[in-house]
Amino acid sequence: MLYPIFTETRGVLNLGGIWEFKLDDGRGLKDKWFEQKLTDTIPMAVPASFNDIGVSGEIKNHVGDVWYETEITIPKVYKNERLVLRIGAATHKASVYVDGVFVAEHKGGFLPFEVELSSDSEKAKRRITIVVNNIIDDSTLPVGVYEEEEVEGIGKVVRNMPNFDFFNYAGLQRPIKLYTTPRSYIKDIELVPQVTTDGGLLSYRVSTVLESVEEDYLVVAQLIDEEGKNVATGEGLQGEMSVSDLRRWEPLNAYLYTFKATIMKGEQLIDTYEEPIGFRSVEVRDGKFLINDKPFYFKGFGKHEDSPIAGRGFNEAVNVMDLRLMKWMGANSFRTAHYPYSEELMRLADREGIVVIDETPAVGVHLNFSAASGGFTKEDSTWSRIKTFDHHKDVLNDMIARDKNHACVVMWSVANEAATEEEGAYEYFKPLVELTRERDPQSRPVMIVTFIKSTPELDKIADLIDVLGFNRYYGWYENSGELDVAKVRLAAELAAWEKRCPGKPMMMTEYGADTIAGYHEIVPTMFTEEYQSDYLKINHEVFDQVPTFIGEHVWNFADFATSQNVRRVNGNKKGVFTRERKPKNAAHELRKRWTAIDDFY
Ligand code: GCB
Repeated sequence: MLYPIFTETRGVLNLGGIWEFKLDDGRGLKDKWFEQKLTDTIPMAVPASFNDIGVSGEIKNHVGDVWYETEITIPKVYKNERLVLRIGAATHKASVYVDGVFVAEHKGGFLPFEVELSSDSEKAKRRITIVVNNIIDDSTLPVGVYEEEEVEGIGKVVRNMPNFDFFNYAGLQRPIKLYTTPRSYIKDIELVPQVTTDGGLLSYRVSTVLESVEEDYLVVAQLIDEEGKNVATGEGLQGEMSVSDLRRWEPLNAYLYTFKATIMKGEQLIDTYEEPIGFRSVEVRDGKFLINDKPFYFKGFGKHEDSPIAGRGFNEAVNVMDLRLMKWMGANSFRTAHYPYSEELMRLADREGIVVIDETPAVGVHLNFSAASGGFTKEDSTWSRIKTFDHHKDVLNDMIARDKNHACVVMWSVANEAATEEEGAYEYFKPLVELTRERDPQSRPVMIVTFIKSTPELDKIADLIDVLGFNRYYGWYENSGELDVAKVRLAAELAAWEKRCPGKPMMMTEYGADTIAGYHEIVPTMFTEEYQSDYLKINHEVFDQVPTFIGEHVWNFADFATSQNVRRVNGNKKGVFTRERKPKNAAHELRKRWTAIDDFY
């Protein structure tokens, strides 16, 4: 799926701005609200999560449908073009209507979808209505629990509890665009760059949709360097281009070529599209994670798309600052915990040379454990009850379709903290890991991130994956306040993993301690800045002893919003930065460590 850009043959209109917004009282679809202009609306920013900016508990905690509406005018110049409405993300389900007519629906809150609009109508104005539903249950990703209860004196109380530890922000959270292509157009581009001993080789495949017979058209491919020089040319829908004097894409030293595909009909330009592409190799070999044939050490974070006011809403300023802060610290990578992030951020990471582990929204896929409450709640087996499998396949397909060409993406994470210790996990994940490998043209490594109960003795999925990803909180949830004991326990677990999976690279995908900025104690005590720094230190002392250890991602980059529960004091405070991006002491400590560790070892 191609990201909408301007080219000589394509236009893009950003539909961001103020939309009409309304909570559904349960009658919206029944009463066909889409047929008329919405009434009794409030203004709503798009893109943004609606929850915090509504300034009411009713809006913040609404469960069910919300309605968005805007009116657009299609410029005359686009009259003969193919018009596509593209929704960057609608969390978690959406139905789209144009002038009251249903045109599309989509499940999954963190990946784009699009629908072609008819452009033949004389009507320049169109009314776009999008109904967004935020319910999470055992068939959605992420997973949640939906509950209704009759409470005396109140009536029906509806609860929609996340089975994960971040606020269930929702709405139209990413850019919405209207873009045009010619009637014959480039539909997709698949790029496989290879780094060779004397240069680079780019395999490409262009898919097109053509109005008349194929012989009339010629597809021309060009590879252009950062100075705008054409360095290789090809013809046809697929082919290979070799590049001499190759500039590689390196972590923190990105170099991006532009792959330009053009459809010509004789002398006539039909369509053209430009895709950035970085040349780098990725491979897991001999217990190491190799980028460009050199052993890479991941230094960075599990993140969230989260900021004050906009919630999970796309925030370009925050994205720029976050990557700058990561560079300031000597970090080189992050994991898109716990859902695919915006395409704009992925493009920025390509450009900044930040390495990304791309994760699906499969979080909370565990019916006996809730990351929100920390409790083991039920006794049923997850894998005989959960209904996420088909949707899990869909999000993997769509995530890879969207992100396959990104140089920054070096590994796929199929899930976070699923019930990988339960019987049935292997059978659930085997086809998903196979699908990931089959769909990725660049054959990147695959991981499934596990939690504390997925011990070397119980874990069922380690043999399926290339890299072991551990979320472990020794010294926080385990051995709270006992950093000396925590250190011994962590070392023992890692040693047991080395025994179970000899030679398999492992990394810490999460480790962290809740820390209230400004809390201090002479004797490091939980929740103080001193404790967070010491907690990280003992973890690092253990990591540094393990030869197959390939990286450390601290949980979390910044404090973030969660649902209310007894374990969270106004959100998760494991950030190395506050939610406003002010450094805690740990940021300075990590900076010292990471600037002293090379990206390659
Ligand atoms: C985890 C989860 C993450 C939580 C974190 C915590 O293991 O993957 O989503 O926020 O623990 O802080 O408890």
